[in-house]
Amino acid sequence: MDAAALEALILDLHAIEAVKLGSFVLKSGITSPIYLDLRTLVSHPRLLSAIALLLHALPATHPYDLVCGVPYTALPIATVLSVDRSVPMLMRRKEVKAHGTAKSIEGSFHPGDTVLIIEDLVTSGTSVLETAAPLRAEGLVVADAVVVVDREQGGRENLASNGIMLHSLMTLTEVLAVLLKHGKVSEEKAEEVRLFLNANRKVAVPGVPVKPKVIRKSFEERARLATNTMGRKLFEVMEAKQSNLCVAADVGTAKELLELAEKIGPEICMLKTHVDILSDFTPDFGSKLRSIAEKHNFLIFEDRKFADIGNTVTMQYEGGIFRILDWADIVNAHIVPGPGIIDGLKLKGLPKGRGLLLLAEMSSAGNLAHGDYTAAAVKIAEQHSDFVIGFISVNPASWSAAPSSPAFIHATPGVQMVAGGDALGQQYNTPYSVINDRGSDIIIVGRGIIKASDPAETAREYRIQGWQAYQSSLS
Ligand code: 5BU
Repeated sequence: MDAAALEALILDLHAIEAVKLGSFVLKSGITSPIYLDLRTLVSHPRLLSAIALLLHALPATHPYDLVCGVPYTALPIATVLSVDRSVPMLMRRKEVKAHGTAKSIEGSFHPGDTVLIIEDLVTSGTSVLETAAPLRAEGLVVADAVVVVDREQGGRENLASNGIMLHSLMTLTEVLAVLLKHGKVSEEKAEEVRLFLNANRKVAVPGVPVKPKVIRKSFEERARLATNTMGRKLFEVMEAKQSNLCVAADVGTAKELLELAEKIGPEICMLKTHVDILSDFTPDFGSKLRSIAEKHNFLIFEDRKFADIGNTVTMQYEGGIFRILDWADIVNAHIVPGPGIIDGLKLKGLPKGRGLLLLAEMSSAGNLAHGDYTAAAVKIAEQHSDFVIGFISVNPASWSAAPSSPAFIHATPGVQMVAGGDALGQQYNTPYSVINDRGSDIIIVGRGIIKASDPAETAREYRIQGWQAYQSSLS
């Protein structure tokens, strides 16, 4: 496509509001200065058809027998291309039906046929890979993918390392340049978008060999070094499930929490609760959650953030209506009161085989947990390594006084697929950056998963990204 045609196409996409600039709160809670939504193409048949033909004209490295759109946005694009150019199409089911034929690929094919994948937007390339995997499992060859917009966030490299060449009609940089040239976006806004894209450039690039800043021992080795049984168990669960994902189940009712736990259970090593936000809490909550945790082999972490004197926390831990000690494998505590708080919690927790995380850092903007405070948390943890299993950490790679034992585990909240923050001071880093640049072990993800349209599928994506980041940092 020549420059004039590309320019016209970008302006058309802008005119139908497929590209929007402003301030958009994504469903994950994050604020983005740019929003691309090609679903709107279905309302513009001429543009849809033009785009399908342009994608067809992109030079694929291998001749193909079939096309397959990534569900859902690219399905109409693939259909138009298929009909117009008489190339048979395949459809990949996103949800494989439990009944009937339970096929994930619909349509006729022969093993050995080559399939061109069609996609609307590529960020990290994960969704293209998810469509390529079941096609390849059927013996089909996937060598090329065509996409309308390449967001230039690692997708091209990631797909290349999986044997798929990406061909795009345009990059986000080209979109911005054309909009700027035609006065559709101010220079300030364009700069904001560039900064946002740069900050999120490393959006996980799963499978691509990356050079991590942090090198660590395996969870398996660290399990052997753990002095607390719950700490050891956590490492073992992580290793067994290939998951360093903890989901923050911040939903309003016990009913929703139990449903969520059942859905995402297979993907997580730990479920984090705030039991005091559940409006329908009943005393059987703990036993119900424990039976789901046993079924899916994950630990339960009540994010209670104890912060009182030793005597009071013994009562808060064991008593009241919540009886946290009965059902939570792990709790956490501030160190503001001094070591007495650990003694109090240990008195109750250790005989029951429970573990404790100390808040060494916090994810919220302007918090006071850094420097000497973080160092004090490390010191207290080392004095109580029979009970303390690790830390709530944000950037443990930066700590001046790192814990001497690799048995301590780091769990980090403030994680989403794109870096940024919410309106109330939460700050997000990507799974890649949390594990590889900041040296944490566990990603704690709340709204990034629980507000997604398909929490189970999204949890799977976070698990894969978190685990691949961990694997690439092994010594
Ligand atoms: P989010 O939806 O991914 O922003 O949820 C983060 C969760 O982690 C939420 O339950 C917080 O209470 C929790 N959290 C945190 O965000 N930051 C911290 O420093 C600590 C806990 Br400690």
